Amino acid sequence: MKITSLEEYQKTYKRSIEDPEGFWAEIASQFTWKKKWNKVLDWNFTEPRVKWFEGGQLNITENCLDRHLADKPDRTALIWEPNDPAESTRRYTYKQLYQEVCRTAEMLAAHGVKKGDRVCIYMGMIPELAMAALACARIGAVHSVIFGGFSAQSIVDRVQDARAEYIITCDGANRGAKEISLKSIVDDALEDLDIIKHVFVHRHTGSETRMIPGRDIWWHEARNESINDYPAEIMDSEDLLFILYTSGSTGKPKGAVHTCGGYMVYTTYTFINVFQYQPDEIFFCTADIGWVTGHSYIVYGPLCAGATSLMFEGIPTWPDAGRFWDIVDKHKVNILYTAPTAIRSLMSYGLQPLEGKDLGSLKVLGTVGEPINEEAWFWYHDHVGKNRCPIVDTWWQTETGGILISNLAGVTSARPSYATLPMPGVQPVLVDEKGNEVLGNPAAGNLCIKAPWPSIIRTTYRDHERCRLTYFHSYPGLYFTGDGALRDEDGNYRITGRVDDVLNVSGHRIGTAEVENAINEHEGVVESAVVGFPHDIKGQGIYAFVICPEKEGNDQLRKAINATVDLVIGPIARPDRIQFVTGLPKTRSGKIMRRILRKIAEGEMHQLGDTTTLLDPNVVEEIKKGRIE
Ligand code: 7RM
Repeated sequence: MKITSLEEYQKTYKRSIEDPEGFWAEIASQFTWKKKWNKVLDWNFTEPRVKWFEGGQLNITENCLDRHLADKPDRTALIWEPNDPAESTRRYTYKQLYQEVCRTAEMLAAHGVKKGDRVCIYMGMIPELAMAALACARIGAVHSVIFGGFSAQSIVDRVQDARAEYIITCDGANRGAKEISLKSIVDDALEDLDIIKHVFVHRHTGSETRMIPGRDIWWHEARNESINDYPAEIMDSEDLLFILYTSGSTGKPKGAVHTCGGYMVYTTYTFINVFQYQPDEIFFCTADIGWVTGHSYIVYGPLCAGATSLMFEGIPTWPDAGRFWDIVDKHKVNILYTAPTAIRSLMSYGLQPLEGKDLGSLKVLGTVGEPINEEAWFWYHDHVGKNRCPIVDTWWQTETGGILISNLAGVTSARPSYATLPMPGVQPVLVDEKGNEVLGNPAAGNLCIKAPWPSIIRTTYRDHERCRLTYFHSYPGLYFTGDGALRDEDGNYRITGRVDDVLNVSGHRIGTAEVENAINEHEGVVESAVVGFPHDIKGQGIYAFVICPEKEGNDQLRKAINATVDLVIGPIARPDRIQFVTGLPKTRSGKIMRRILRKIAEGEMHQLGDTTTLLDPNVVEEIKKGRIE
């Protein structure tokens, strides 16, 4: 499965494009299937319909767990590093993780969860979160993990959209010096929901927790610790594995759907190749399992590959900004996979937190989530990798399931701020505004993909039309990523960022419309418009232009608006800047000209472009004057 030289990459890539079915069949044959597929690929991008390994039957957890019991039952599958460094690390061998997952699966099944049911998981970064997801997969239930930083209202939206009848949570989560009462947030969400049959509660922080008899179930009471095995449900390749909600340019987040067979094959293949994973290496992905990176490269990819995956409960800056480096040294981490925003944040503390840290175990570094600027790239390369570790810049999305464009560590060349080359089986194209492919190098355009790879999004849950319109409609016959990109003379891709109204704030995807809707929930707000602006650490910050009747908006009102955003979405969507205005730049047909607001927010006041189509050009002057630095 592993490509180990540039020539082999080129050969493999060529083959994968000439004969995708033969190529992926060969890779897929290296997994455990209960029944082999009849057809490798069936697709069209018009409906769209994509089916990989149709007729094949499997259970992804047999590939993550059971398969390893024969030859490496005692290899460490999961290392857990707690938030508080004074608390003890937990480790699970493949055998132990298998048993934990079986017990959790049995608990769920005993309380009525069955194949096809949707289960929301709202937990902190603890081993039980991985166990809960795997337990769902084992019994064929569809998990929908909700990031622990989201609000009660966000839980309501996701439970309703997924029609979930079960929630798995824990009493609380530790994040740095803070404790978040997850169970009480779930309780708030459930005030307005009557479709939840059971809430499974894992005791983690030990904080006082209200339990509703009949509905709420303690994990430690419901699990039968004498159970060691639980049969894996037989799943079709295209049965749903999970739903993961992600923000778009309009409306509420949509549920990206991933299915069993293709997702398993692709995440494992890319994990092994991009990071050049070797047996017994310790892989530390700092993402939260609430995001797709955690799904694919903490849980499924590494475990299917028989790797040792390290999971960290806390944050990079607590108790101090040397925490990542302490973890690397303590566990002899070989591969570190993190986000540019974390690197920039740690950079801002200078080199002192790195003093006295060895970091000699590191072999490969990775980044994901947003474009990495050259300064951060070199800092990571020089001070963390000590000039001897290749950096892989991995570009992908919730919708792609796995990494689509990246160099292969030490095998294909890196170029700072470039994700570089496509993975085998992936055919990127750049298109211009009219939808024509931009040929030749160098080139610039909107990034699309020509044909399906095994872990491409199948649909948006219960709304296939939205999936079609969002990804397959702008450029007929192509999957549209929403990103802009450049291609250099050698065919390397550089992702420049979103070309739609989606922001990337500290690597978190947030829709401007979503934030506007949240701000508008505040009773004092008439209308708002949200745009991004460059932020040294977060990549993008959130700039909100808000109309209030008492036009002299003040700090108290700002606080109240922030609190509303916290309630509707969560603190990650809080605006960094709120400017009160009396009007917004609108066209005669009433459309807000975001281009102008973006320029003002970015501080490029003198390049506003054509403003003659504005209903009232005067508002622009007022907004320019009131701009917040
Ligand atoms: C994995 C993940 C997806 C969006 C995507 C891009 C941006 C991700 C990179 C990147 C430049 C990268 N999923 N993005 N990786 N931009 N270089 N290496 O982040 O669904 O949450 O976000 O993130 O804009 O469209 S996501």
